[in-house]
Amino acid sequence: MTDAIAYERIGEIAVLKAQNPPVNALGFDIREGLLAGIERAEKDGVKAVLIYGDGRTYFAGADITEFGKPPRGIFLPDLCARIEASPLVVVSALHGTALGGGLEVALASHYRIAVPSARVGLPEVLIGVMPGAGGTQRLPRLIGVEASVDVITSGRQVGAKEALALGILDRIEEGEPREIGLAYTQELLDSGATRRPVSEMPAPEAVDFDALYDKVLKKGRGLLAPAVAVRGIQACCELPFDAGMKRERELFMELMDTDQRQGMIHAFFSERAVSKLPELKGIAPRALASIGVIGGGTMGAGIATAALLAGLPVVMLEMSDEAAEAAKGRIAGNLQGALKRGKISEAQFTQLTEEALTLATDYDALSDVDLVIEAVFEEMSVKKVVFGKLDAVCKKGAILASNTSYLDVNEIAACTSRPEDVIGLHFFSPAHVMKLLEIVVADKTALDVVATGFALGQRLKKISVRAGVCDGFIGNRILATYRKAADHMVLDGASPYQIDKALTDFGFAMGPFAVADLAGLDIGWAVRKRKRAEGMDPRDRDSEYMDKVCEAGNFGQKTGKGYYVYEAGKRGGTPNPEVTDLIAAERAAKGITPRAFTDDEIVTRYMAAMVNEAAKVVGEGIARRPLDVDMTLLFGYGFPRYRGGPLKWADMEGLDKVLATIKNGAQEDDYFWEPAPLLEKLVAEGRSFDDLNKE
Ligand code: 3H9
Repeated sequence: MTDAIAYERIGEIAVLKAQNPPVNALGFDIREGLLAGIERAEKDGVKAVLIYGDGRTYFAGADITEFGKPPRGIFLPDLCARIEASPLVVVSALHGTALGGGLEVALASHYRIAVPSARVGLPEVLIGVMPGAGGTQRLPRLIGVEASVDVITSGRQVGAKEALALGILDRIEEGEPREIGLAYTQELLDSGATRRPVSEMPAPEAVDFDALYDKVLKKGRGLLAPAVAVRGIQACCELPFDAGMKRERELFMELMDTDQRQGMIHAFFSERAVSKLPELKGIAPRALASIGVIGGGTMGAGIATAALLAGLPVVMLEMSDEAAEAAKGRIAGNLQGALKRGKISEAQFTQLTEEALTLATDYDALSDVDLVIEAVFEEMSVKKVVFGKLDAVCKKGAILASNTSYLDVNEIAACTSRPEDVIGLHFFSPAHVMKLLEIVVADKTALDVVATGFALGQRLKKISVRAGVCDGFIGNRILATYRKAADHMVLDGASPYQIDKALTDFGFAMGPFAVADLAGLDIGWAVRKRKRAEGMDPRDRDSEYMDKVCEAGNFGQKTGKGYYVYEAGKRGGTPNPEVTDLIAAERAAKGITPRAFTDDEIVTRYMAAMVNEAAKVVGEGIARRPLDVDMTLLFGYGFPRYRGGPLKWADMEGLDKVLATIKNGAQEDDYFWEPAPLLEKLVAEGRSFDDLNKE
């Protein structure tokens, strides 16, 4: 036996306690321990076996860190078969999260009891695979096709109450898993209950699985795993149990071989690693009991909403009573959404809007808050006035944060007497919905201020990424570059609509031009005007055609017209023919003969531009690790999760291939396509971005 499973005999029951913190993942030691435990129990003269987990949970799944490594010890599906085949009555007592392989062990047990707070699920599709230890063969036998398709293709966690109603659980009981498990097992033995293998239960009737497969594939927007899992459920209905298991294994292995599996698992571990910074180890964050928000526009109201929902009282500062009331209206509107979705009650809504939120028009109201986030107009002179006032009124030790999306946080910090307390907290709109938070660390920002930024991010349930100071930080700087690559392709002959389509086919939630319409074309217009006023490098290719659209008052979705024309009540837009004409006119004026682009070429160029800038961002230390860039793009810019992020994608694509695209582009335009030194170095050394993540 391994230490991972403790064996104990209590009367007629052998108790197997899993102890593999933090989540009792079913790694080699646990699998071998369970096997040995079952074998020992069978020789021990007991009548039943109870399996439960020590610590915070029953088994949370197969050990994902073993994926892709040479297999060791008994396979999980074989272990499940062995548990189910035991002549003893096998009971599992669940608490915490019985997920994936964990639920599969429970399904291989003959009876299942759980505490009320337990959650179960088969989330394998969320890491690019599917249940591979009988989940697709046993679950439908217990709960039918429709419910299995829902649980397996969504990967969602099912609460104990629902799991009981569905038939996944046999009983729910308050208490410790060990105690309720022992009592239930004894009760089963006393009542003469016998083994009850799910594999021997009849399979449900088959449905139209081809139609179901197509439906799930479409819903997955490029993610294969849920659709492939449907084929597993199909096998359950159409094949005998053993043949169904074989089919499940084949399908599981097919998915294990995909880039999507690698991308999803990279995302899983990176989203956990991204906010772990070695320099913050042992650094206590400052206390955070209340915050101030300056500016109650869409962004400020979103930040205030997120804070209120996380239980932080907010002082909202606006310029006038009317503006403050308007801000309150926006916050209440956001909270109405949470109310409708059942996230808060009517009483909480009233408490948040009437008690936790304070409106103010005087900076003195901020004198006692622990942290202030300004979300005022994006203009350095305005920010400097705000920070000067904050410096005068805020208490000692209060953190002064800017939500700027590209301005120099060092310059902002320098206009205060306490630059060590100044930090950038860059939220993404709508701030109560979007998961990304860029924590922008200026030269003098104190470490405990950085730690507080991450603590706030955690409290607001954000994915927090550390960024250094530069124009646009991590995300907007990279966006500016790949967006420019798209603009260049438009000038050279591709249409915005072909580009958007090629990129959504690649997996992006939206193409760059549809995104621009959503964000508001006035933003890009202001940036173009600013860059021109600052003096653009003559080698930089400017495009002016959208200026004319903006001059006519068309700013995208909010005005009904931009790259696309939007009709009220209809989702999405149709191409705006005026834009096509303006592009043609600009090409003619610039003497450009348009050429055709294939969708492949569009994706290749767009991705190469993204990867190149991302490599510069990492090389310059603006992002600490490649995974920081990946998480920024995934959580703030609609990058497809199943591709892991741009730098994970680049690793899988081959860095030499990406570099070749960049060098190829440089032959036409060496100003834009200047290779990132880090990318060249990695190619020369035969290393990957992921190697840097592991350093
Ligand atoms: C599967 O089962 C396939 C089978 O069908 C077939 C096989 C043949 N493995 O998330 P947390 C780590 S596929 C290894 O911060 P929480 C995690 O990285 C699997 N490690 O805690 C973190 O490490 P660190 C199906 C794992 O309370 C630490 O544990 N199962 C695994 O917020 C704490 O995790 C899943 O997909 C794992 N399976 O959430 C479940 N799980 O501290 C995946 C976690 O070093 N896991 N770790 O950063 C989860 O959804 C959440 O972790 C869970 C806990 C809800 C369990």
